[in-house]
Amino acid sequence: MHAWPASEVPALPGKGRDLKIHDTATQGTITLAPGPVARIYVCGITPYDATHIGHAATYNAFDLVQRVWLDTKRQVHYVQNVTDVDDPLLERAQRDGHDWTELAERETALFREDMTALRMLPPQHYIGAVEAIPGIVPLVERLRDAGAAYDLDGDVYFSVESDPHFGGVSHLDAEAMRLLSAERGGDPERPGKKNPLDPMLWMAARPGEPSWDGGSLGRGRPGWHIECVAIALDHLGMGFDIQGGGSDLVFPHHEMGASHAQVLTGEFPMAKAYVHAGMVALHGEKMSKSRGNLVFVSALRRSGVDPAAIRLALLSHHYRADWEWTDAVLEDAVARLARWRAAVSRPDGLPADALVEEVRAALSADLDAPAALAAVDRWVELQLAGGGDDESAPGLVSRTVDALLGVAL
Ligand code: 5CA
Ligand code: ZN
Repeated sequence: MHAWPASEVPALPGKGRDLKIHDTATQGTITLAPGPVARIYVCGITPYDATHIGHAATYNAFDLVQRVWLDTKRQVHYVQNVTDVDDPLLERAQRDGHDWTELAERETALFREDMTALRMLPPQHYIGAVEAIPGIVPLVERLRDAGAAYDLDGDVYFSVESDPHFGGVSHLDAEAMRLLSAERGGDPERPGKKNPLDPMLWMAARPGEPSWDGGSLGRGRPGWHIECVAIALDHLGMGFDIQGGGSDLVFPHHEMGASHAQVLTGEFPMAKAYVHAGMVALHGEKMSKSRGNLVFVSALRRSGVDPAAIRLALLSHHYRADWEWTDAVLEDAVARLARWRAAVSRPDGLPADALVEEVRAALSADLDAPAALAAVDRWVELQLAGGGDDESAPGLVSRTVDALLGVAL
């Protein structure tokens, strides 16, 4: 699939700092020291009801990761998937009487437009589940041949007991895993499974549903977790720097993906850091497609909201916090954007070299975007109150905010 156009990232004077980030698997903050090319996989959308503010907040977090790395003069190899065939997508298409491929294409196109408007850097490889099937089938066959997968009435399941590290991403107990599995696409109640948590790798063709040639697996379609593993291993290989997503992906998705990859390769771990963004809520409940309590980026844009203000609204919360979208959050962001623009539109101003370092320090410390905004706010207030006579300062602040926060002033 094609991704979306990249906005330019201005180069800043000096050099950025290495990223310290909270890793769900080790339950602590680690300093990542990638080579010249940092590698990141971020779980993409299931293309219906996109792009809501919760999605945008999660992609904003991983956009900051890239901007920190680019500022250290590294290249970034970024891969993202599109879950363009899965139960919830098929159910939605069925419910609304739409063709599922048209629904997926339309929503993916909208997502690209929203990502472009928000100045999110695009992945180099943007891969759909359907186009990944030829790579998924041999992985499932290998797991089966290694005794880590088994057949149940034509469906193929992964045996979680085949991975000695199973549980090492989420650290949940069996009961919590069982509840989350039922809630998030698993089938712990299905009779005949070796372990109720075992996830499906390959689903045999069902009447009325799309299916593909699965070689020795028979016709069917892939399970969700193996989709991301196949795409990540194909384009990044084992031991990449970050696997990212919202906190609702910790279990089962990232736990199962880690297990699949570790059993397949005999290496551990698949990602050096498992990084998770908090959940955005609306009216007290997690913004989710199933609940329907959604605020869409495209609807805000249509109503005339500047995408830079949406971006500032996302940045005003720490990525790991759960937070609530309200009108006030957006109003504050609109006001902040106007102040920042007024401050940088002056012909000269307060020297900003220290500000560049403050923003760098904030973001490299577990992506503390609110602290970065506070640092810019301080410069802006002094600048609006009178400023100084450094002609290069407004331009440097614009470039800093653009390069590190993705906000065009
Ligand atoms: N296609 C899978 C990942 S492989 C998927 O979870 N798709 S999704 O469309 O449901 O979500 C896309 C991303 O947005 C995921 O990282 C998910 O964790 C994140 N996300 C979904 N809802 C919210 C929310 N309310 N707040 C923050 N992030 C969210
Ligand atoms: Zn995924």
